[in-house]
Amino acid sequence: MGESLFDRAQARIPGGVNSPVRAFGAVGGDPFFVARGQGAYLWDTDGGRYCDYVQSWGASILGHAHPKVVEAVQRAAAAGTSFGAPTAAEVELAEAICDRVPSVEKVRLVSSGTEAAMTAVRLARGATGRPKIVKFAGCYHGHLDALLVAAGSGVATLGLPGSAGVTHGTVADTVVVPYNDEAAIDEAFARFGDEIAGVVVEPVAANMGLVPAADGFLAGLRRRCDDHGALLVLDEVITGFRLGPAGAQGVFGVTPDLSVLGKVIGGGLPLAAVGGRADVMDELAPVGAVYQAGTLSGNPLATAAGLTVLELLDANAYSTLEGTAAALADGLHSVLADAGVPAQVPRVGTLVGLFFAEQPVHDYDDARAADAKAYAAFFHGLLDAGVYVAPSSFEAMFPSLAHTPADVDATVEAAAAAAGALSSP
Ligand code: KE4
Repeated sequence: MGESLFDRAQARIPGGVNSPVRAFGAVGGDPFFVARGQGAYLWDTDGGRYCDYVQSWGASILGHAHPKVVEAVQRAAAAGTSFGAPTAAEVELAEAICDRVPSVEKVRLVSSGTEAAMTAVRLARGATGRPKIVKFAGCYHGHLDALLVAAGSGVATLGLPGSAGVTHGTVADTVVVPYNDEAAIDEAFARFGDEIAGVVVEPVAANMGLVPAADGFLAGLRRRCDDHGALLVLDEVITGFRLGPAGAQGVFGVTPDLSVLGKVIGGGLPLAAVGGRADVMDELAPVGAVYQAGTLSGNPLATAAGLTVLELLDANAYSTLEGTAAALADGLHSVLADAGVPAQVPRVGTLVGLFFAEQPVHDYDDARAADAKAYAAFFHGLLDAGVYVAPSSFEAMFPSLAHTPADVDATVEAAAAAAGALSSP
């Protein structure tokens, strides 16, 4: 038997992957390599088929290789893949985003969620002239240094480097507080109030598993930011255009000063965005003094894909997707309960979560206390049955518009068997 793809990958790519979660480190085993995707399914290089609930971490909301997206990208490619000069498609996508998200008066397109979050942090600091950024333990905003930060001891602490290579200096102005903890956010503002440039938060946390914001939590952040002259930045890279046309802010009725967007708006191609109040966005170069740039920003292929996806996401699409997510969550909940397996299956609209825990999960400490071993066993039970969910318990499940009721039924059946294996000694 020749060298496996994974062997070859590991010889030339750190960990054999171009993004750590793909290496199956959290669940064990070797990752499969995708040969192709179509709709709800992936096929691996050995011909194995999987019903896919990762869906490029939520980017392919229509399912893989949607014919209209493929056609739009092919058409755009035939006209040239990148110019380093403005194109009409960038204007059309900017208009489409602003039309759907009322708080976004202006938007800057970039190539990744990290880049969008990095821009939002710099912009908040540049627009307010203040240094501090507040983030929440367990929320992920990409691998920008300022937000790769671990919580210190205590509840509202200056961050500690959350990765090798991140210096104390780059996180010295990052304040970390527990998610859903109003007392902690009060303490942060009491300690650092007029130094705080912005509060960055996932309005529905989906990088510590799926953890909804508690009732009133987001409105409380809005109020505190107003009281102290700080900007509220909602990281809607996952929730944007997923929970509805105006994302989580449309569902929860909270108006941020800036939004970080991504995934869905790129239709699976490298595109993300930072948008919000025109007066804040106009602090960005070339109008304002906050520098930001990108060779491939607003790339013609990505804008073609993103526009096609947004145009297909009508009211009917969201109600269909919500129905699929509800059937999946209800099915998983019932088979795990029937098997006597302690589990939580939170759902926020079209997003589904899964924790092996006795009690609901409210923050990162709860999420880390959940049974990761049980998750890993369940993951492999599903994978062996041809169902692919996130290879980490700190993610969410992303049903797509390509998942049919039959797909969900088959998934729930596979989950019943996997749950049974968990509960039998
Ligand atoms: P990217 O730089 O990976 O495009 O986006 C960073 C990012 C920002 N904000 C939120 C809320 C995010 O969820 C992400 C990235 N999401 C992860 C999945 N949870 C990407 C998967 C990966 O790292 O491979």
